Amino acid sequence: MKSSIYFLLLLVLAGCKKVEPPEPIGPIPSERHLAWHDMQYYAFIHFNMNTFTDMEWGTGGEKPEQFNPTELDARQWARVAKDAGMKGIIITAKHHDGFCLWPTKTTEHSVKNSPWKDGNGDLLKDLSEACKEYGLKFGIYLSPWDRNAGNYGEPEYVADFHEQLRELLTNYGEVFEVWFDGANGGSGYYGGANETRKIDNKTYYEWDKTTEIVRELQPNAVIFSDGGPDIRWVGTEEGWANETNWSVMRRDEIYPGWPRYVELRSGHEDGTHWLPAEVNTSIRPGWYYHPREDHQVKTLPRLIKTYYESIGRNGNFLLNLPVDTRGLVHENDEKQLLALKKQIDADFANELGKGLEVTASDVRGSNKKYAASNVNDGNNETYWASNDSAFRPTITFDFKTPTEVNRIVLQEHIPLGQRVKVFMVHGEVEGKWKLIDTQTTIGYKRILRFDPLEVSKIRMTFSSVKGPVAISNIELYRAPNLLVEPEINRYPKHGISLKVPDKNVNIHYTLDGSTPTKSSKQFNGHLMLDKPATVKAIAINPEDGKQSAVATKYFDIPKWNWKVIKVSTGDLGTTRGVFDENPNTFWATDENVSKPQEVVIDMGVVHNLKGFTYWPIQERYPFGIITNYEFSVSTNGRNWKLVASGEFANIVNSRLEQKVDFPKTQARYIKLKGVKVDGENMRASFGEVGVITE
Ligand code: FUL
Repeated sequence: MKSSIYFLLLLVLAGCKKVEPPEPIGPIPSERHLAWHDMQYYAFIHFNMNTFTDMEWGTGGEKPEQFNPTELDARQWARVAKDAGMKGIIITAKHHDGFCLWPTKTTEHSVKNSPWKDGNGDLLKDLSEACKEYGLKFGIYLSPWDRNAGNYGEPEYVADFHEQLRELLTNYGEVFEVWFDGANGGSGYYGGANETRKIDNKTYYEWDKTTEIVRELQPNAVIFSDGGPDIRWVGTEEGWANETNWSVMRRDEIYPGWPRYVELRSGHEDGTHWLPAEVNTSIRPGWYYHPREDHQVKTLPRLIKTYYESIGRNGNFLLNLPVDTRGLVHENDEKQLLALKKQIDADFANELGKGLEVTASDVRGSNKKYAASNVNDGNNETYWASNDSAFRPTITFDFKTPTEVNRIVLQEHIPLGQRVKVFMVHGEVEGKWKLIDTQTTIGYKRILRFDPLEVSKIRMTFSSVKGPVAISNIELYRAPNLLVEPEINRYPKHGISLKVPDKNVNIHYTLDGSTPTKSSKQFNGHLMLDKPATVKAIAINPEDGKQSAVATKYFDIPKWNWKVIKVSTGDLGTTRGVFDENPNTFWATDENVSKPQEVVIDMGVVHNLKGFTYWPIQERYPFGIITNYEFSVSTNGRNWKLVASGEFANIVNSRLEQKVDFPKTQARYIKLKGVKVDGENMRASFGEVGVITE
């Protein structure tokens, strides 16, 4: 009895005595870093001269008169970003073509000489005010490369560049991030010189001085470039970081245009500086608005993947919105942003780990300050820490009753550096531990996704750490199954594929045009369709019976026995792309041809036709799109009959499938000719050609 009281007393004393926190390991984040990490998700806006010239990189030879938005409304941008759950906006104040969105004193190439607001506009002012109104932070992109400036390449240009930076950081309130692009293509207009100018990216812009200006005028702003000094590019524009992602790097090795940029995707375990990754990608193929990409706004599954592969992999997510020629975020983009917000909110709606009993194998100094319960107390300042001597410390959540889990959010207490190198997650299933995942780094935030598993306990084992662990937060969730309409495709031959991103939902379909319900046929992976039919499909979540929107696709006769038998020019052997059931592959005739180009297809047998279809090429930089066509048919391949000719209206800007009807006719051979194409010569391209039979 006496000894147990003594023991209790010891415990209480240990709980009260001051225990030193773990020593920081390696470089640690600054205050401005910490504020930036909390930003997580914010918007990039590419809107500038390129919006009006339909380009990605302007030459610098544009005229200010070309900048002419009709309905420009920066408050709409801010509202959309806010509704999307974003925390800030970074605007392309000046892109490589040199046009400035504010009335700078440094050049005439700016809004002040444009028709917008009769030259009295200042977009930086409008946007910074809109951001303030909507509680968003404001950031600027300023391209060092300037293809307009006549003095580019001289020291005078660098003085102008620094002055532009000063104007931007002085006149528009608080700036949270300054974005310096590493791109430099050399050639440009340069005040009319039209030549290539080489500069040394490492020295020309006087980076030390540039940094000093930012520090002087906006001490809380982080500076982005390939290698910082504060935050880094993630080494790809596709929207992902590596699973292993260190917030530290050997920064002094990096410079703008660094050839080993793939290392930016995972950082350096032995980094010398805190240099966390920002994942920048666009919601469309391009950074700037192009009407031809209106139908190519990223899908919800794609955006969700990007979310989990950026924020879920220790990066911040900078999602670009190409504001359109009206000066508005396009409605298609807004719709997808809101869909993403809704899904992410649903994924993290119900925190299962809150209030659960948590125990750790090792608590620093047995002290309450470092208790395991700090990871689920809802407070990011407190953290669980182990002793210096701890070996493979573990932390365990006890559900008491078996509970389904499929997401885990983990956060390290990064003011002490990034420490975890390897960790494992186990779930207790019917009394037995089952390995769920083995992973590497955590950092500010790591999100694990796995198949739903019913567990009574969840255990994390930190099997390799640079020192004692310091974990501030762990959250557990059962995200709902992702319910989006199935993607319907036909493979060459006649197999139909119905695809959904979440394998835990069921697919039901019909082939008779009726709307599918849960009593319609369930897709089991095999579906053959060898005659014309409309496939309609829905996804149903078996958990709650909820169903997706209906996906619909019409397929005419299968094309697996088709052959292209003649082309005007080009390689006959590679023509499959013309009818391979996939508009994303294409075939094109020779370049530099001056006569209208055509393809002749043999369908194998005679069909009763009443129309044809043409998918234009879906490449990011399309070419050879047929704008005016002639369509002819033949039963014997010798005598041809022209059955349709005309224009595919607006096909260049809206690259969707074109359907053309004609009077019923019999045909075994079909011929599509590009009478006019979009391009400098007659080269024609074909995403997919099809027929409509009776
Ligand atoms: C790149 C630029 O060249 C692109 O035009 C775009 O601004 C992107 C964000 O960065 O390096």
